[in-house]
Amino acid sequence: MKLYDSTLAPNPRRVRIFLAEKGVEVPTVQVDIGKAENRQPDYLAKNPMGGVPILELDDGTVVAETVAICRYFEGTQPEPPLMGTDPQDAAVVEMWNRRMELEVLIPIAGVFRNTHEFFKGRIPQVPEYGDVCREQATKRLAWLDEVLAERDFIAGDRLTIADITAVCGIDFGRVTGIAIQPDQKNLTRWHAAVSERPSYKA
Ligand SMILES: N[C@@H](CCC(=O)N[C@@H](CS)C(=O)NCC(=O)O)C(=O)O
Repeated sequence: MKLYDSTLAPNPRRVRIFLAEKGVEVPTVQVDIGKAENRQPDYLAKNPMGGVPILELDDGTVVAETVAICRYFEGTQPEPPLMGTDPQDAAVVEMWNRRMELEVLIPIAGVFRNTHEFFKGRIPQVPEYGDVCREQATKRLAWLDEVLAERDFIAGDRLTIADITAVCGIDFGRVTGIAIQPDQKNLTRWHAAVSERPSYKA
């Protein structure tokens, strides 16, 4: 089994933190996005979308999409549960994870993709859309601060994949000047709690 990883990118980091929480070690292959290694024919043969991470299983099966990779390891290593403990809890965790992906991580990545030098000439950039993404991400962080007034973690009283998605998205915002504001006390407390865990350094 091999995990195709890229150290600085947020989606592979989600998988690394997930694995660290589970205590699972997987051999990795570094993919240099800067050199567009993920856009070369041999990589595209594994994942036509070109994104990292991907997980290649021993029988050659390739699992792309961060949540699908996490789902695989939730099955092979159920403890600690990070995707819910029963049907109701799993549905709630999935709801929050999708919100963190669609409302926080993707808008923050949208700012980077549409406004940052890194992607200039690599992908079509629409800076105005980057501004829309920035506004959305900023509003969503304010909303998340309110959500976290109610509980310790995003989907309840313990860490789940939703927290992992959120922290990877929010930390990636630093590259484009999106950050938790000093008056967002609940978000600040939550971020401190997540970043104190050994998995945060994965
Ligand atoms: N939907 C995919 C997104 C994967 C993705 O876009 N990964 C980014 C890194 S975080 C990437 O490969 N960027 C480089 C590129 O698109 O060329 C997932 O959830 O894994």
